[in-house]
Amino acid sequence: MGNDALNVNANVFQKADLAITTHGSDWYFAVCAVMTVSLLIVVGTSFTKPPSHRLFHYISAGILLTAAIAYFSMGSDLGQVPIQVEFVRPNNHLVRNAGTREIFWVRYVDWFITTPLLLMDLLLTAGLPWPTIMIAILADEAMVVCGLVGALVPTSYKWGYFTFATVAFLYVVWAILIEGRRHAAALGGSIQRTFNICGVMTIFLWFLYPIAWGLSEGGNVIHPDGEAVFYGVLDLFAKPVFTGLLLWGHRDIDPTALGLHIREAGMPVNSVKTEHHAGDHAHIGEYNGQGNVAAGNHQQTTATAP
Ligand code: RET
Repeated sequence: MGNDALNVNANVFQKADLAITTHGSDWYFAVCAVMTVSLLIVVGTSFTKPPSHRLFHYISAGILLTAAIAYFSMGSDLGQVPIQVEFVRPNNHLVRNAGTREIFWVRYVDWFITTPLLLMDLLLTAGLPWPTIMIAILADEAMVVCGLVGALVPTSYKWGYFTFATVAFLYVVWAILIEGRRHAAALGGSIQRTFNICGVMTIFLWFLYPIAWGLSEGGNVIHPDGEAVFYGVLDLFAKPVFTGLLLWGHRDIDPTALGLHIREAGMPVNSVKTEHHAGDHAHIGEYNGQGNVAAGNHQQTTATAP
């Protein structure tokens, strides 16, 4: 049976002059399949760990599930809107003459959910304190929202949003490169090794996204099928390959070494250790011995048990 998605969904949203073909749709569905298989592998391997050691599996599963749904939408030619192009390129052999271009807003919904999760994967591995992680995630969300608004703006003002997004992105890069590296180095061993491998990969890949945007939603240089391949290859590395490396790196890392003291229901309350580790990393759910669970980062609660 052939791929009939473009016909079936032809009248769901308005059609752009320049849109994906069946090749682009096939490719999006193929990436959807890889995300789904990866998701099943991550969920399956999570059962080899005790519940208190599954945080990184849960984060990765959330990333892959979101991506699978986003790629299903794009393969189906859904989650898109035609936007007037800024640059009409009548003589360009790469793109056909177009008044409007298909912009997949669903891509940014995916990124809004998955890029904070990817940053959590990475920055929790470095043992960063939660306020630092939170600010990096806020900058990341500003980046994604500016990317979306810029893609939807037809005039040259889209580049204003591109600029804001790039500034926010540089803050994220700084958090990984400077803050993350420093904390991971303090923890050393397989923590440092895993962080460095996944961090270098993240920075390299993430720098390619604004280039894809500039050639697609921004500059209208490449065809939406080319856009599908560009973003698709990036997403395959940034999600399944990244996740595989990260979870492999975590196979012999005890989450408590990262300050992640996770007490599952049924575990005795004082089974959660309170010893201090190098660096000022987050102590999520740290038990303070007084019947209270402090929210992290060496906070002391003054309340005493009655
Ligand atoms: C945008 C807009 C223009 C400026 C910049 C951007 C950066 C996007 C990035 C996206 C990363 C996505 C990932 C997806 C997950 O698989 C929004 C394109 C800097 C870095 C990692």
